[in-house]
Amino acid sequence: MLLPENVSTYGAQIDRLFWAILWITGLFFLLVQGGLLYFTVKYRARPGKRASYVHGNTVIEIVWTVIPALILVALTVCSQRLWVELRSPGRIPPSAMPVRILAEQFAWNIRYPGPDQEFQTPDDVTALNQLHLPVGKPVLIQLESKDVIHSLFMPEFRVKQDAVPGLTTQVWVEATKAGEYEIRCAEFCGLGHYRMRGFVTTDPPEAFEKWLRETQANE
Ligand SMILES: [Cu+2]
Repeated sequence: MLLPENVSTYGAQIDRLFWAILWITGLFFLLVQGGLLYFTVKYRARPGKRASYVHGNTVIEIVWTVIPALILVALTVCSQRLWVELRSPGRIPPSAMPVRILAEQFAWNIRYPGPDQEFQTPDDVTALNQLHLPVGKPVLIQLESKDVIHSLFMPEFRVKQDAVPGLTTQVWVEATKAGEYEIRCAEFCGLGHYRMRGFVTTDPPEAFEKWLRETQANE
């Protein structure tokens, strides 16, 4: 509900953190704005009533500093744990199948290593704006950019990663469900940014292998 469907193995963990942060910040937003409104009305100017001057309350100030600080530390610890789990190079599943995505104005160049498992060899399989992923198998995306900064955004997979010229950024993902999804560029990268769109097809492994073979045969 509200968020796009989740079709990646770690999406639920990201969503849980997202909702926790949204609830906490949302609740405090309502409390603060509600309090502001309440006191604005309660202590409004009225004829014959003199304003009283207060010089603060140490106890209240300590409370409203310490509680948010503790919440922030807790959120930092939770976020950091999840970040390390998903993004540290040591946690990339060793069996992950590599795919290279080269972003350019305004397209996604997808490259599979082919049967020899080596990139930049004649048996590579290439596709424009068509990313295919096998369901239930981890895939390691090696993201690069040819020109300016782009951002690979696959909302249903809870993946968003900048593509920075001169850098190869690794992000892995494992699809849980077969279907058709989208890639959006999430970094304003020029006049054609709006049409920098790609498609993700997740297939059962046999169908994925078949697509790979057919795409290679057509090259
Ligand atoms: Cu772009």
